[in-house]
Amino acid sequence: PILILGACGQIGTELTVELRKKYGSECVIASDIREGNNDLVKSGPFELLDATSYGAIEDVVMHYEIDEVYLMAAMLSATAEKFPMRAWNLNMGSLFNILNLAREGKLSKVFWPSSIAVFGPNTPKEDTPQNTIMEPSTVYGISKQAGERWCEYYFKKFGVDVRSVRYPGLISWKTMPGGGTTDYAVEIYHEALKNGNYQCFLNEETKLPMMYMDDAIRATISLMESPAENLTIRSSYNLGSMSFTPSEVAKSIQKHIPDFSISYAPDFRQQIADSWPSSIDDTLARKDWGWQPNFNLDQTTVEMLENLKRD
Ligand code: VAH
Repeated sequence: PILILGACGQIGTELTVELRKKYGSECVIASDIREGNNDLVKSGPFELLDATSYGAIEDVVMHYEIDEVYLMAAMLSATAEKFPMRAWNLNMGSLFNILNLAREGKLSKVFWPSSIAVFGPNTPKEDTPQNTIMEPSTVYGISKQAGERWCEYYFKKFGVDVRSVRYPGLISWKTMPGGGTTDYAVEIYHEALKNGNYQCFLNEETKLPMMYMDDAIRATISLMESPAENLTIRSSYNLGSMSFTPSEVAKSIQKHIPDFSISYAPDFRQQIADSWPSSIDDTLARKDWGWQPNFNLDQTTVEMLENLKRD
């Protein structure tokens, strides 16, 4: 059976739905600190669970005989700047809980998400390589860089089968994201349909690596199902699909909503975005486990507008 921590979050929600479709609802236990999403609670086993509590996680792991954990609970970049110590404790405490359970032989496989936030202001911005300068300047990025080091350490030292990808900004319609710097790329679609305009908290030429959620979920499951011997990276794989600026998203939306207008009012999140790459070299993910994105910006826009209209 599989346990998902942070199952009610932006990635966790869609990961739970997909894994339940694939393996059957009873085999996928969703958990979160609160019952954020009652569809998940109704469609299969759900546990209220604090990802920073080792004992609580161990109880659930033993009770359901869990063998795989997806740790999707975390505090994202913007919120983490406001509460650095809470972010560090949640992001690292939860990771140590899962790595130690695996080290004790209670789990056979672990997924842990990293992020393009591991890169910093002096990292090469275009086609950012898998191995390069990494001096993250955000609390969140520092926690992801430290997390990657610990994942590789537990793999090499204790043989823990932990796998990870550096997600770009993710665009989804099923749940609102919480506290991210790339969240503008989700909010803009909601606002376009609701008000016909959007005030963007990043400036118009901020180019960031982005991905549609269906691609991110497929990448996650594909990595987890790959034979261990194919994997040459045990910190975290670069993962790319597209890069765009807020003005490019606006143009893509205007193909469907011609009167849509965007304005720009950069806030503290501009500095966070400026420290991140513009595009990612994910050659290794393509080579080691056949990664291939499916959605470009215009296809993402169609998906977002179609599904949000219906919602
Ligand atoms: C954030 N969505 O904005 C997350 C992600 C690369 C961005 O880490 O913090």
